[in-house]
Amino acid sequence: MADMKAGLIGCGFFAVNQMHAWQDVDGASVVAICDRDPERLRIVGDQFGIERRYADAGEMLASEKLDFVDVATTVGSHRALVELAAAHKLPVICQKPFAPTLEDAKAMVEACKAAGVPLMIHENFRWQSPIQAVKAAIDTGAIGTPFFGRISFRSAYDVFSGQPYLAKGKRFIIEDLGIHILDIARFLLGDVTTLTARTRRVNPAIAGEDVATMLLDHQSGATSVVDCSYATKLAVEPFPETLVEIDGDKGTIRLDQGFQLTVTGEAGSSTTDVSPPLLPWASRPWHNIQESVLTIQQHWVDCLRSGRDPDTSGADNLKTFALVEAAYLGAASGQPVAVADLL
Ligand code: NAD
Ligand code: 89Y
Repeated sequence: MADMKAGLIGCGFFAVNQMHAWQDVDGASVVAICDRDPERLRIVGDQFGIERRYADAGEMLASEKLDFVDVATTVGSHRALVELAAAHKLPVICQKPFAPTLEDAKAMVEACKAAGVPLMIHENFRWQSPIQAVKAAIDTGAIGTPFFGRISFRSAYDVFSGQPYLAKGKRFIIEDLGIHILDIARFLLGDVTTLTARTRRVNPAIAGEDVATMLLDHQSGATSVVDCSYATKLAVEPFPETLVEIDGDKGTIRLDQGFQLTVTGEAGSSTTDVSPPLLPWASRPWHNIQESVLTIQQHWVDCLRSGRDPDTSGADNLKTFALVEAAYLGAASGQPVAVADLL
C-alpha cells in the first residue's frame, strides 16, 4: 500500500521530533510543511529534504493532495488549524494542549465529527514504554484491584531555554506538563469524577505556576495523587521521567527513577529495567519522550488504515483536558471540582 501523504504545520522546537518520527513510521511520510516563520521553514525543510514549503496553512491545504495534517504549532493556533483541516475533510493530529479553553476543544471535536474526519491529540506520554509497562503490569492482575496511585513528575530541568514561551503564559505547569501526567492517571486508573488542586509559583522569573498537587477521585473508586513540579532540585535530575506508584489489594507497582519497574504480588517481588530504547535520532534526556512520538504517530497511521478511533482521540482527550480546567478552577477556589460539570 502506498504511503499516506502528510502535511505538517508548525516547524518549531518539538516538530523536529515529529519529523524524525515520520521518517520511521511505516505507512506515511511528510510531503509538505508549513510555518509562518521563514527561518523555521528553511531549517526544517533543509534538514528533512522537504521541497514543498508554505508560509500559509490554507494555501498548503488548497494546493497539496494530502491524506492527513499534523498540527505542531503552539496552543493559540490549534482551533483555527484543526477547523481548517476539517473544512478540507482531512484527518488531523493536533499537539497538546488541545486548545486555549475547553469550549474551543469541544468545538474542534464537533468540527471534525461534522466533517466525518478523525482527530487525534498528540498526547504521547501514555505511549512511553515505561508507562506502557506499568499498564501491562496492572492488566496482568498481579496486584489485584488498584485502590491508590501516585503519578509524579518533579524536576528542575530548564525547559525555558528550548521553549521560552513557557515562561510567559499565565498558566504553566498544569497546562504544559501536568496535562500529560493527568492523562497517565486516566490511562492507568480510569476516568475521574472529582479533582482537588493546590498550585504555587516558586520560580520568580516566570508568569505561571510551576508546582501543582492534585487529588483525583476515579470512577473505579481508586484515589490518586498527581504531583508536578519544575522547582524541585534533586541529586540526580530525573527529567523527563514520570514516576508511578500503584497500590492494589493484592500487591504494588513502583516505577522508580532510572526506569526500574518493581511489581510485588502474592508470588513475591520482581524488578525489571524498562528503560526506553535510544532511537538513532534521539538524544538523552529526551529519548523517553522521543520514542513515544514515534509510537503515537505509528498508532495514528495504524488507526487510519483500520478505521478505528485513536486511543487519544479528540473525544477521549476532552476528558483529560477537563482535568486541566478542573485543576485551575479548583486551585483558584480551594474547592473540589466535579469533572462531569465541565464536560
Ligand atoms: P515553537 O514555538 O518552537 O514552534 C511552533 C511553530 O509553529 C513556530 O515555528 C511558529 O512559527 C509556528 N506557527 C505558529 N502558528 C502558526 C500558524 N498559524 N501557521 C504556521 N505556523 C505557525 O513551539 P514548540 O515548543 O515546538 O511547541 C509546539 C507544540 O508542541 C506546543 O503545543 C507544545 O505544548 C507541544 N509540545 C509537546 C511535547 C510533547 O511531548 N507532546 C513536547 C514539547 C512541546
Ligand atoms: O512542553 C512539554 C511537554 O509536552 O513535555 C515536556 C515539555 O517539553 C516541557 O514541559
